[in-house]
Amino acid sequence: METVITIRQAVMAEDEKCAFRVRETLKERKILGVNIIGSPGCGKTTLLEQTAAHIERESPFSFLVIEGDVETARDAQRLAAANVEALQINTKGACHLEAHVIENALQTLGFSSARYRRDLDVIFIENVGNLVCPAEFDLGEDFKVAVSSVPEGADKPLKYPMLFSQAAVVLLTKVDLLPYVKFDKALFARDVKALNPKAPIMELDLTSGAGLESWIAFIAKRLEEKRHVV
Ligand SMILES: Nc1nc2c(ncn2[C@@H]2O[C@H](COP(=O)(O)OP(=O)(O)O)[C@@H](O)[C@H]2O)c(=O)[nH]1
Ligand SMILES: [Mg+2]
Ligand SMILES: [Zn+2]
Repeated sequence: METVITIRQAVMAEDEKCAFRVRETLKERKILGVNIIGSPGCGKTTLLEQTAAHIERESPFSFLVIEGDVETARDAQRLAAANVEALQINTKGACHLEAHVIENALQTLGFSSARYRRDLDVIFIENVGNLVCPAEFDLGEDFKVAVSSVPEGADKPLKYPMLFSQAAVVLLTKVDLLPYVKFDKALFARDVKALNPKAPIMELDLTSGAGLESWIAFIAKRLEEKRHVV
């Protein structure tokens, strides 16, 4: 047992170093790193497709996506079809992403090279669909985003408090389904507020794109803040 704990601590410590290096790389290049976490099917990929569609006109920022899934390149293919650059990671069983995976992804994308010159503002990381352990791992991101959808039910924040208490913003997706699904919006808001008084809750209908302006403005604001940190 003791050996297991020692090894686990060593692995975690190694991963913290990776997270530190990822954070440093993103800081040097003034790129915002956003770790998107939510259950399978809550709308993470749709959010990114819709974000691309909505910023096409005004282009407040450019972005690429690091896609985490257990298997398949389906999400990266969907994003490519939406003209979004996406690097697919397959964890082959692991139920969350870890910082060393992101560090390798940045290397694959060429970010670690001193010669790398390119205009890029934001890297969105779509984490493996899971409300539990993705919240435990620092990937070197600037902040985490919790995505929860109406059909999942309003009780999720208190059941998965680690994610909801850490997130910089909570996205409630599929609000177009509110007329058909029992969902106590007041309870959801109250529980999120109790866990995380500062995190705004943004309601999104990703079928029509309603509500996306707030999300896009939030990202643009955080990017602006990061650029002004010396
Ligand atoms: N009605 C409705 N469906 C949505 C919304 N967002 C996503 N979906 C659907 O939910 C399913 C899963 O979405 P996806 O983006 O693949 O979820 P992910 O697994 O979190 O990446 C797809 O069929 C989407 O079209 C929404 O706001 N409203
Ligand atoms: Mg997805
Ligand atoms: Zn996991």
